[in-house]
Amino acid sequence: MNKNLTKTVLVTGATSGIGKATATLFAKNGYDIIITGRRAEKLEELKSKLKKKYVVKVKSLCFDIRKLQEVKKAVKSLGEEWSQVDILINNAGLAMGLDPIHKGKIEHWETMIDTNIKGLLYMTRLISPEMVKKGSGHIINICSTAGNDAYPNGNVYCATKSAVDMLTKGMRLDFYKLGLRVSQVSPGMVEETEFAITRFEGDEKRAKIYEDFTPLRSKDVAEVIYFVATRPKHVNIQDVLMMSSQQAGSNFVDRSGRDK
Ligand code: NDP
Ligand code: 8X3
Repeated sequence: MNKNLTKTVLVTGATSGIGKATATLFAKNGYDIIITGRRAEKLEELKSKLKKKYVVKVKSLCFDIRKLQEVKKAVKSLGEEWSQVDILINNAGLAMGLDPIHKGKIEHWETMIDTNIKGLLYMTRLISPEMVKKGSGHIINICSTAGNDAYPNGNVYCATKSAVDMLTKGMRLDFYKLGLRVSQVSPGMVEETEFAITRFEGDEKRAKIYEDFTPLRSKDVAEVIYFVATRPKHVNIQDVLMMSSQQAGSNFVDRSGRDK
């Protein structure tokens, strides 16, 4: 493969779920990959798996996306070799808790706001200037049906995803004359992720939220992200709202059984 033609994709939150599936799919298709997350062992595991299986370069960056100094240090460590990021996938994110607003934990709110909004902003601010300099690049934000419609007790998580939606719109306006594309993929409920176990802080019983219907799988979302990223240069897909066939919105899930 002509290495000059090989594109580089940076996926935040690639240690599990949608990010891991997305990094794997891009690697399978010959892209060089930068994977990020806080869990060093998971990053190394994925890195060695991808390098063993596909003829691509893989770089891992272990940092907490909420901490600006860590983000700056990690991006700086990319150096000359990895400085040209063609596609930035702002995927790292999480929900914490499911409580009415008067009972919500403020630490949960801060974690969600710092990760889902501020982390996405830090990455975008640090990676996009090089894209602007070369007049090309693609930023894909992972939003959610939760950004489209609130659900009971989802308050702050939904608000963070609504902020992602508005940031996608704003970024698109800032970049469309500069040669950069901006897109968003907004999935409904997705299994094969750690989303529910994280939200319920390790409570496996509460995290069993996908047993009575078939939700999307992480690979389904990865395939859509890949599709969005691989359109011809003159095509910008702004938003893809996607759900399981048994889900018709944040508040409408047919829980009458799996594999229907
Ligand atoms: P996972 O929990 O499986 O993945 C979340 C990823 O984000 C992990 O790789 C995690 O890495 C990373 N992450 C979380 N906090 C931080 C942090 N402070 N610093 C760096 N990385 C962090 O969940 P999903 O794959 O489901 O979530 C991916 C995205 O998809 C999120 O933005 C989520 O909101 C969104 N989404 C999920 C849906 C679902 O139903 N699962 C539906 C719609 C959208 P690590 O723990 O190693 O730091
Ligand atoms: C994740 C989808 O509905 O569980 O963003 O919040 S939901």
